[in-house]
Amino acid sequence: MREQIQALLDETKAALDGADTPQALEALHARYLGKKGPLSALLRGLGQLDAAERPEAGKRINAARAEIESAFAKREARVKQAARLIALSGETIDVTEPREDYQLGAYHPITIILDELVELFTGMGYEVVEGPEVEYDLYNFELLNQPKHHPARDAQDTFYIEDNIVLRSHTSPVQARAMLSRKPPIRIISAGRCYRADEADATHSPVFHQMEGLYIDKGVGMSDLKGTLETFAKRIYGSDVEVRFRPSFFPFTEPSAEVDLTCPACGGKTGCRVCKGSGWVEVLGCGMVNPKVLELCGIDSAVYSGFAFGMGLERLAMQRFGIPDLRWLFEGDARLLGAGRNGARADGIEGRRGL
Ligand code: 2NL
Repeated sequence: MREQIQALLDETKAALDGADTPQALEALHARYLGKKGPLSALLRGLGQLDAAERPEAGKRINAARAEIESAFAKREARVKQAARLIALSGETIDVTEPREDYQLGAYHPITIILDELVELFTGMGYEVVEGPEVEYDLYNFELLNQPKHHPARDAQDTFYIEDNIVLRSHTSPVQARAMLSRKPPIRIISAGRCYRADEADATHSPVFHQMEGLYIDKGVGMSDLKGTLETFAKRIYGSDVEVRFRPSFFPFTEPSAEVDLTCPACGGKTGCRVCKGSGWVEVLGCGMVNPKVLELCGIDSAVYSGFAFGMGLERLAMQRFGIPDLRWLFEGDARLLGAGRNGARADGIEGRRGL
């Protein structure tokens, strides 16, 4: 009897080790623990034993049944766990897998232009300076030779916060502050948001971006200004671009000039929408710093001279990327960002890319 039970235990455990699905387990359960199974047969056989041996043999059979049941329970837990893992692995999502139609990010056209300008001018020894967007009248106008009652101060052109506080209408006040706080040589650029009380249309916005440069030292002349701006033009627009200086007027420079470049879209040969058929586009204003401005900002105009220039970044971005309406730059339409990708142009005219 003892050997019989041991053999049954060994056989059942070996069979259980081979069962790896719930169905196989169920079949084994019926076979070994069912009414027609070997344990039931053993119990039925008790009657043929001597009465003295029966209790001991009964205990053995029940112990064997308990052992087999616990072996089933253990195996069942393992089989269930394995089935669960298989089911889960089929449902696994790899959250790190990139989507197929992934859209790459892109810099805003204004950022692209600004980064290029900062790179270029810092490479020429200019330092980037910053200043407040809410500015005193003193720095925005007075020190830049635009005294009280100057037409540019009109409330129709400038956002007034208080009588003597405005939203800066250009980046020049940053440079005025630098002239007051530094000693020449001064070689700085300032860039950022500016504000004017303009109705938004294809070429105007109440908020826009400027970049200005200022160079003050002994003996700075118009030739330095021309050389600097020609370098700027050829580095940004390509070495075959031509530069044209036209006389102009700004209250803070004397003499003053406006700078045109051969059209970055058509190369100036044919004339196109970007240059309105003329072959030239206007890119910036500049001049020799008005001696009055130098004096107002605490710099001796008998010893020092300087040049300054200023450009509107929206206009540069529109010319470069073929953006036909300035408002596109502020509307947050993601398609606009495509203009900056790969130097593509929004208007489909093949662009000329410098650098
Ligand atoms: C334009 C023209 C210009 C300046 C900006 C400047 C600044 C100081 C002194 C003298 Cl502190 N000048 N800035 C000079 C000439 C032109 O900007 O068309 N900007 C969009």
